Amino acid sequence: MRTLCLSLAAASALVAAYAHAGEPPKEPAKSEAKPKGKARTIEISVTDDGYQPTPIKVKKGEPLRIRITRKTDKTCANELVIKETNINVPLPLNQTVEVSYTPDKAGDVKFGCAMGMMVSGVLLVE
Ligand SMILES: [Cu+2]
Repeated sequence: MRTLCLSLAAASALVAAYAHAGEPPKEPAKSEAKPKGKARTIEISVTDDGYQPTPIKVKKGEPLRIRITRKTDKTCANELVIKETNINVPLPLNQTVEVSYTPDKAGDVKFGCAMGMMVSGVLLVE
């Protein structure tokens, strides 16, 4: 019994050590964003007309690399919020921001500004 407990402890220590070693050094936070498979790149602009294009058809389980650029100051859409995720990133003017997102269920996923998505777009997940 004692040996069993010991080996269990050793095993979990090993797992912990391995998990820790598996963490990338503080080097590129970007490489982590690069998905191993091919992510589909979606370009979105924020213009006077809101998020463009919209709606966007995507597939459930398909990794997306959303590249979004705010091109106008005449909008309240100064960030990208994706409903039902914790994605909420600021959109500096004329700067492309990359967001990785994989829709995990079919349906409409609304994205928009932080104020209740008054300005918004839709991902049609199928
Ligand atoms: Cu708004």
